[in-house]
Amino acid sequence: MTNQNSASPASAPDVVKQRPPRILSGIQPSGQLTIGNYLGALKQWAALQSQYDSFYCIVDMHAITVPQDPAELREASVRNAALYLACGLETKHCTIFIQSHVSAHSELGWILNCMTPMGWLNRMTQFKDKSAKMQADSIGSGLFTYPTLMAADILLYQTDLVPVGDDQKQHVELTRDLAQRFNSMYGETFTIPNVMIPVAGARVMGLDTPTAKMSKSEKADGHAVFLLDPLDKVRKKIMRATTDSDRVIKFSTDPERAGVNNLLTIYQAFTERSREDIEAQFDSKGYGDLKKTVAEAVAEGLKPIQERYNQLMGEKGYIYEVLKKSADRANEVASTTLDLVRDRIGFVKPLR
Ligand code: ATP
Ligand code: LTN
Repeated sequence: MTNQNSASPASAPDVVKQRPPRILSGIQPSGQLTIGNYLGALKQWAALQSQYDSFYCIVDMHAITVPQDPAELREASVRNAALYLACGLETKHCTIFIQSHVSAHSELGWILNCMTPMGWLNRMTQFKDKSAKMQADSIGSGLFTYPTLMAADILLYQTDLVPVGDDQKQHVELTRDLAQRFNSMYGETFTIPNVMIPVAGARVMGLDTPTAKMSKSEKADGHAVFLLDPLDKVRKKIMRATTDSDRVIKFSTDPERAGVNNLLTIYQAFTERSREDIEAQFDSKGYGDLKKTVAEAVAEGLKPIQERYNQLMGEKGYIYEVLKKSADRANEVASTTLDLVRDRIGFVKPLR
């Protein structure tokens, strides 16, 4: 994993200097989680949890920046909580909570909206990509201000480190800029967070279109491997992945060879082996062998996650209990920061 801003140390205001370093990250409950979400986010969350006080969020308020079916949103939120646990997050290290359970996110989101220059938001590539696929009159303003809510998520917890996939780097940079802007306008308030991107799996590409990011809201059948796909289906999807006619099995940045590169990258991330080792393994092998081997590695990686998930979904009461306890803790931490922010910007303290 790389800490891409490691040159700039996190600056913490006095109120938070005496505590273990914190992580915050989140995933939208906007469909089935993919191996992209796992390799870009969840796998590194699990690897980091014992060294940090970790906050992992189910960002339902971000999910509604595009239309969602209410029943599906509710179901996906609980399912994702179970999947976070099934992927190895432990409650002794992690606060796993639903974003809308902590109202401080909306409040700080609004305050940050008011001080975010439109030009900063205009530069965000995720907005450009997502809005380009929508009808102009169905693009809500929440999609445009999405990054300020994400900044609120991060800054409320005085977060030191934000582990995400490559596509979220720009949003974390905007969060840093906003925190610096607020601190210089009103005095030290927010910790400046650093982004962390995994070395392998930072950008898993679609199996059908290896030049586009694998995304959980892309509907084409052969596009994504979902964490809860039956293992036979996982194997079939990988066997059908787009490749090329070159027959060379090497990591490559050539867009013509993106399919093979993607399969190798997925294999590298699941097996945690070096690129040299992997290239040597496939020396003089064919694409059929490559696909079969990758399919087995992915199926083997997903099997224990699915087993644990099925067990957890049989104990839904336990999941709701985790979410409740976590929301209490998240509310406590977030409201401390929010009180400080309200005071800094001149809101009158309400009588308690
Ligand atoms: P959607 O398609 O619904 O917008 P998404 O699949 O892009 O969603 P997010 O909820 O936006 O998923 O992302 C959650 C986390 O997973 C983020 O840290 C993001 O960087 C990471 N992530 C998403 N897709 C990939 C991918 N293809 N490769 C690596 N990381 C990914
Ligand atoms: N925008 C992120 C999800 C997200 C997030 C966060 C990630 C919302 N809030 C805070 C890290 C920290 C995405 O993956 N689309």
